[in-house]
Amino acid sequence: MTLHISPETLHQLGWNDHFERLATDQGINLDQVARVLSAQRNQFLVTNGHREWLCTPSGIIRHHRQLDYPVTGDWVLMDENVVKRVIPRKNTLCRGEAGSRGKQAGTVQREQPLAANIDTVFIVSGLDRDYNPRRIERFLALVYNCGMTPVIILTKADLHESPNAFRDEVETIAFGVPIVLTSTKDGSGIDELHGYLNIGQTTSMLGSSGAGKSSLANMLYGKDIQATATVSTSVGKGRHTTTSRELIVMPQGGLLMDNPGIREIAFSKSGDGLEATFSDIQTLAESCRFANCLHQLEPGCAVLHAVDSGELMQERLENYRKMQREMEYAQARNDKSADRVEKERWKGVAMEIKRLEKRKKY
Ligand SMILES: Nc1nc2c(ncn2[C@@H]2O[C@H](COP(=O)(O)OP(=O)(O)O)[C@@H](O)[C@H]2O)c(=O)[nH]1
Ligand SMILES: [Mg+2]
Ligand SMILES: [Zn+2]
Repeated sequence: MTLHISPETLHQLGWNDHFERLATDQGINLDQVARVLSAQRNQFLVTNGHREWLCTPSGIIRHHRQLDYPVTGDWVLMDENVVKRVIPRKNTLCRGEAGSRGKQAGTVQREQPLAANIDTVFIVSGLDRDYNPRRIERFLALVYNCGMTPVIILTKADLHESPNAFRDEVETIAFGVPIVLTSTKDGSGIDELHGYLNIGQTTSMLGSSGAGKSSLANMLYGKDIQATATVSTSVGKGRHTTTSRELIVMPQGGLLMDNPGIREIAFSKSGDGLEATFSDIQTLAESCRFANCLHQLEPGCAVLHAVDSGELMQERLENYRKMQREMEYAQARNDKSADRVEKERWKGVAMEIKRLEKRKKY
């Protein structure tokens, strides 16, 4: 007897109207749909709401580099234990591979997808040595660039007598972003997070190793399901223990993705991440004398003026500039390799024409 999968069952795994329409348009049979819970190189754990099973990628996915390779959070089309293809993603959490080149000579690996189809991203930052407003700005830019909604979580609030000072500071660099102070020692702030885990919602956590992500996942789940590290008090950092991205179906009904700590965040493209993260600088820039002001040495620069008057932090402006340069570089690299693909295509066409012309002569 074949088991039929209903949209309701998939809805509990994050399937929504967007995918329902896609399925109708593409004639997708829901009985073949599953969601990737964790992804290793050649093996994936998937679920369809009735069962979880291990599977492998099809040869086509493995050999055609232009096809999406499954990542955690992907919706996939299954044929028994084989992933046939990845259903087009709603969004992708991806970072650039800083300056690295693909294994095949000449192919530039522009971006590395980490996870897909995410609604909310918890930017998790510990209130110990992990705390770094510039890094929070960087995570924000990344999350906005990927078209997701950020929530900032400041963990280990129990380490301070007045942790609210940190919230106040973060508020000045992350306008309108919800900020939640939590502690897994006394459970504070946890209730505020349950709301993000409503049925059908997918939330991913980003943060350094040792920030407290897995501890948070355990607390929210109500049970120790993720391994956590013991902090070495001298360093104030946890050891790296979460090794694979894992999507957890939470008792609240939503899905929560734990991640290994991310050491380096490189941008894979420019997007609206900077505008969204640095809306204060954008607003100031509107008052610069020159419309194309670079806020460096120009007279009448409202941004530099704001730094002088103490309204805008120098470090914040520098961080903005740094990320702007990085994104421009990544974008140029993208455009360059797109340009090369195009050139190669034309080279092929030109050679074909030459060949035909030669034939005509004889
Ligand atoms: N004091 C305190 N320590 C915490 C809290 N949350 C996590 N930790 C500790 O921080 C270390 C790293 O936590 P873990 O959840 O493994 O971090 P992850 O690498 O982000 O998954 C562990 O030793 C935890 O016990 C907290 O709210 N308060
Ligand atoms: Mg962890
Ligand atoms: Zn300016």
